[in-house]
Amino acid sequence: MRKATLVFLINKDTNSICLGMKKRGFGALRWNGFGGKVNKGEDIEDAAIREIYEETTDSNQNEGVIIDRKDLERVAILNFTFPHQQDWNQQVHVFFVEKWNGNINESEEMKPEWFDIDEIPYSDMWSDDKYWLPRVLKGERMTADFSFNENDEMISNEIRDFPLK
Ligand code: 6OG
Repeated sequence: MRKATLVFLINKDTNSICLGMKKRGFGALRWNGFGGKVNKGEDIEDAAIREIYEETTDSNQNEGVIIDRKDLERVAILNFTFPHQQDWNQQVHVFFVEKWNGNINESEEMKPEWFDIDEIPYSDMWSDDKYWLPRVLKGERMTADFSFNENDEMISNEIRDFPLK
């Protein structure tokens, strides 16, 4: 399955999480973490670092979020399948990051905003998120499978064990 990344910036001091409103493309008009497809020959961590940098660098080239590899904490692997549109299938590697440099700028792709962890806007996110994100935020680590119908509604979900493979 095609691999993709998803990074959530977390501020433990303020109990908050940074989400981006996706302005275009796959998953547009939903809040999500930052990320995208892993390129051919690129490793997953490098892709995670590149994607969040691109998505938080603005059109005036003000530098976005810069993450050191050691600060990426892998928290979940999510397999998403779309039986009606199989080219959308993807395995998403999710990371939490508590330390970074640079700025969380609004970019052409994402409009960032901080949310209290107890007030995450699940109704304006992918419908899988409410199943796994609260658990992962509480410290659980998991592999999970979700599938969706043509209206992007979740039709099945299975949460499996850590360790991640
Ligand atoms: P581009 O195709 O725009 O990257 N992604 C999902 N995130 C959540 N929370 N739920 C889903 O359920 C998702 N499917 C994909 C992975 C797409 C971005 O969206 C994430 C990538 O970060 C179906 O390059």
